[in-house]
Amino acid sequence: MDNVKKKIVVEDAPKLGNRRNFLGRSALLGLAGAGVSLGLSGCKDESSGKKNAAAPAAAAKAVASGGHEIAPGQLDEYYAFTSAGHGGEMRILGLPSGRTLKRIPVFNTDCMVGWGITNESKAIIGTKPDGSLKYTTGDTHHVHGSYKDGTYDGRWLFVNDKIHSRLARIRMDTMECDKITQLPNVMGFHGMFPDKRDPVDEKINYTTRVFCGHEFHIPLPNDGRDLEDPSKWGCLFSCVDAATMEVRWQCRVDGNMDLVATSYDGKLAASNQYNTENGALLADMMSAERDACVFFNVARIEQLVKDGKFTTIGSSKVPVVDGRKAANPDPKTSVTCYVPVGKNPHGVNASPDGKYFVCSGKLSPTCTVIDLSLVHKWFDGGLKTERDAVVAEPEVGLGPLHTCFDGRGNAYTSLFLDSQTTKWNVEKAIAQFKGDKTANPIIQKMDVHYQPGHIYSSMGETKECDGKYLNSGNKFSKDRFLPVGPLHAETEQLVDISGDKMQLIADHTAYSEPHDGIIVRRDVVKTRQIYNMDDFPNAVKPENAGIERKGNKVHVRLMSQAPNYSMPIIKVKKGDEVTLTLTNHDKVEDLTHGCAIPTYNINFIVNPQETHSVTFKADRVGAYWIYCTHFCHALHLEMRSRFLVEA
Ligand code: K7E
Ligand code: CUA
Ligand code: CA
Repeated sequence: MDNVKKKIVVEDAPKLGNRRNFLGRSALLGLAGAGVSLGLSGCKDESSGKKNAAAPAAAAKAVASGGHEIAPGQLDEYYAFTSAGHGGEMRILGLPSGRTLKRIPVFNTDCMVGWGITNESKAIIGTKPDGSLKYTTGDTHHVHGSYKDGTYDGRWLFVNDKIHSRLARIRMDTMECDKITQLPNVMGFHGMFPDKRDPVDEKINYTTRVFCGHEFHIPLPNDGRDLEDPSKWGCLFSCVDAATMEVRWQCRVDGNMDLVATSYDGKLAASNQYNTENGALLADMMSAERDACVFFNVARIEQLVKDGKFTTIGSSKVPVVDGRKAANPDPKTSVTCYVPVGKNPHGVNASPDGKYFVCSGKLSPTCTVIDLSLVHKWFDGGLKTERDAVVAEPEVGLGPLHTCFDGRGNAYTSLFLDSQTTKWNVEKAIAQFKGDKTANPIIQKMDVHYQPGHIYSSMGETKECDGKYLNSGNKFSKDRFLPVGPLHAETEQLVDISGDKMQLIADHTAYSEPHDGIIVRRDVVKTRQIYNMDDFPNAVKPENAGIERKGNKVHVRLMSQAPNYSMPIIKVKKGDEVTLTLTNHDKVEDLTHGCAIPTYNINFIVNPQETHSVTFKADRVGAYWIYCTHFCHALHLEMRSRFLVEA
């Protein structure tokens, strides 16, 4: 916190008469409903029209002379792992260059790699009894990594699917999805965060659980009951085992849940709640002056599960503990603590010093700082009210959504309505809240383009938070890029936060929809560059290669080695159920082969030493060229086999 003793930079802070000051705090509360539509139509209104026109010049001025460009042949300092919204995938960018390094299909299907086409990927995504995919859509919002000793261990990434309430795990050695779990009795699985150490066993100082919020309350179970009575509907906080990916337990709450954060001591998880009202209509969801951030005492919940003090819902076997207020009258035994925060908050983020959770206000122009030691005190029966755990509530600007940190005591909050990032100092905010009238926590406000949602900093969700870069994921990009039709590229804006002032250093395009991500130091990530053939139990080797027929089931075991498939001709009969398994015997790094079968809708790749299989019905007679889709060799075009289907 020492650096903030220097003179606070306020040049960019809002001045009187500024458009951003026009809607004051009280005006905003009254306009809360209008606020959202005001923001969404902001590009049309006069003031932001002016801003857009002025933006290119302002941005050009803001671009620093350098340090962030990555010359050809040079490597980035950081990886950014980002969600992709309703694209359903996960993305890997290099930072600061903004280069797209990989797109990882997760809840979507992808014919480049064959995700959703191969038997192996279908088994991970989940199939219906007829073998077709259960879901082909996804909506990823939040990506977080697994932890050890308070920082990333490079083992796993987790990402949520809001539509179908699924949690996916990505292996960081291959950067591929290896497990997907659906949460029972949850709709709108939004926030998600891994724990950072075990809440009970001190020796376990790494991620063992992943916590999941539940945004849309539903009948429990959702089997046709209570359709007309939303007051009976509910939301469940879920705990998923990080290793097995099974749901360990759920906890029913009052109100809904949005985002999730976990404490560095492993004992607390929390979720911000914008619908404590349990409202079904917008007006109802905004009727309370304050909403809440609900804290979960993980050890107490797990003790209740152990003691058999739980119920189950519908056909789900997952133990459900009651975390509603009525069931938890005494703080000393309560599993939940509902801390009142600003109206309809969005986002809850843990400060890297382990002391605070910050809820961003959304409809309140404030951030609420909650002291975790006071939450513990409340659970011990030593705090009068839940609200007493709040130690600061600075006014940061209009539409605060998410907050990140620099490891030097400063917080950065995205302002959706103001299209800005506010840099503010946490200890100064606490001093101001205590009554110090000279304390001004606001350090700087910087325009971003436009209407930012998530904001995240380099290593910012770890104890190794290094305060170098910050990314602002913006929902609108009008005028920032060449036009490409009605659907715009959105922007990820990279900001240098290493100095006293934030500096915008790059605009990167984002294909809809930019949400949350993490920025990870490159030395954390250790990938394997080729697979191990023995990891695939169905690998095809010279001794089992060939065609095997059992009735009308035909197993084609094929190998690839540039520029050949092991069989020039594959003959089957019309009506056969064909399983084609392909193992890539090339050992050269980056030597990937493809396998496409025209009209049969088959297209997938096998990386070096990797095996994949597909199963399909040979229902059309004729000759079909199986060909390699992935450029592998000078004779790549010649890499073909004849697939003959006899009548
Ligand atoms: Cu703010 Cu789904 Cu994290 Cu997006 S949520 S912005
Ligand atoms: Cu094998 Cu292209
Ligand atoms: Ca509310």
